[in-house]
Amino acid sequence: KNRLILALDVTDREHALRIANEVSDYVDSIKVGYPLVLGEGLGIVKELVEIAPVIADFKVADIPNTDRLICEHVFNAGAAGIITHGFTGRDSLDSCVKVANDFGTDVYVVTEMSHPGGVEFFRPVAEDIAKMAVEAGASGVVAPATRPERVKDIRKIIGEELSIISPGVGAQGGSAADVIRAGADWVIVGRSIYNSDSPAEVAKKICDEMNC
Ligand code: BMP
Repeated sequence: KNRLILALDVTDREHALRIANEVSDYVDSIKVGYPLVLGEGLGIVKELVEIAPVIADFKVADIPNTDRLICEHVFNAGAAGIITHGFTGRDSLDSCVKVANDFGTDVYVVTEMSHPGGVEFFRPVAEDIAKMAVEAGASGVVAPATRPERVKDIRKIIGEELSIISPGVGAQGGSAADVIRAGADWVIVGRSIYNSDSPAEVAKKICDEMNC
């Protein structure tokens, strides 16, 4: 386990495949979201799963039926996991978890976002969303590397069974070592790696920092 998830927010196929191949020794999975999939289509997921497991970051936030349809598309494309919002409520999350259980895949629920605005509306509900993620049988939660103290709070709520995947390292100012110490299982890193002249070196350095 390398504890590193690559956030592959580049927008074209060649660039995506080049970066993914360069850092494949250091990453446990690749997070793909709207920037790449809107550019290249869901077919890019099928290509990337040949390199590493893919987590589809579509921040799913809709009624249960629409969530179900989104999850089915994503898992049929080969993704090993999906990121959903939690504020749409338990029935919506249940719908995602049900599809994931059918496919044997993972659901990660956003608790509080890592950017400065992430405290405006998430702060009062983050703990409740974390509790709901546990009750719904999600695989894990997304919590901010920019606020390790919040990762600690959320770890207390979810216990050891759920994973914490944590974005905000590097470009957003968070430290990989600090957030792992606070209780995160994986860090999610995008720009620091894919904008670097030597992506593999940066990925290795982040891994070393986490002693993996
Ligand atoms: P970067 O390392 O370039 O800041 O990328 C972080 C990635 O994690 C981006 O894909 C972003 O959309 C995502 N993310 C985040 O930064 N904060 C959150 O709270 C939730 C996210 O999914």
